[in-house]
Amino acid sequence: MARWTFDKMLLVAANALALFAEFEHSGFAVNADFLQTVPILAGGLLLTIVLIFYEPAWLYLVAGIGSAVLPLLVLSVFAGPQILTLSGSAEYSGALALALAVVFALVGGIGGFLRARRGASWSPAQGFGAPTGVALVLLTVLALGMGLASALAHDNATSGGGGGVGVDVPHATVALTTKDIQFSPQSLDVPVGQLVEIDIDNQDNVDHTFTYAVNGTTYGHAVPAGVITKVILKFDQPGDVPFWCVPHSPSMKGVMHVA
Ligand SMILES: [Cu+2]
Repeated sequence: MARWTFDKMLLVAANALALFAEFEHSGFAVNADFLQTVPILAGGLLLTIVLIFYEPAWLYLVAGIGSAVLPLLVLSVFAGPQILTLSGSAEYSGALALALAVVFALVGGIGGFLRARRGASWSPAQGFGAPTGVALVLLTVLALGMGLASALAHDNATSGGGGGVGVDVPHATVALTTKDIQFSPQSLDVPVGQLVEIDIDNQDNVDHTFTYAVNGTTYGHAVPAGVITKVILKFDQPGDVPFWCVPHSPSMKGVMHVA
């Protein structure tokens, strides 16, 4: 029978947190954005499940590193000042869950490896029943609960809003939709030299950003879930201007053809 060591529990908690963060990131839907993370998530998860029943020292190390890969990859996308654009958004709790997952995975993996090599593994009494085990489970449940609550509160706060600013001078209007973690259309025709209002209808349950760079300067606009956000801009020169969503940038992007 498998023994529940503290190190194993850390690894299970790390995987639960990573799975939660990715599920929240995709708006609690099994969509393309979620599925692309599954192969990387599955590696750490499978290694951890095998470790529960079969526990050589090296497997702790491999499972720990395997479980840290996805959270580290995702966090590296958020790294630097970009993470601040998530502050206050529903994605922020996901980023915190990922950070906790990295700590749990590395502490459980490296700690378990060292203990198993010394043959000094935790006794069953140091598992779920021990104060450390109870504290760990509570901490994980608390982190998941807080993430879920903030995601729901955020959705409630932003849905039903809408409206926004209007422009009382002649201008062009371009419609843009975000749905299933994609911009639609991904190619916009934007007239040069005049005010353009871009109406972004976010039909997802998650927040996006409308971020673009022109002449080396990056401009970002929050695009909250469930409302239409109006962005007013003007380009003085023709050319292609790429735009993207910061949290979903590897796959969520498009280009404005200014002419
Ligand atoms: Cu996005």
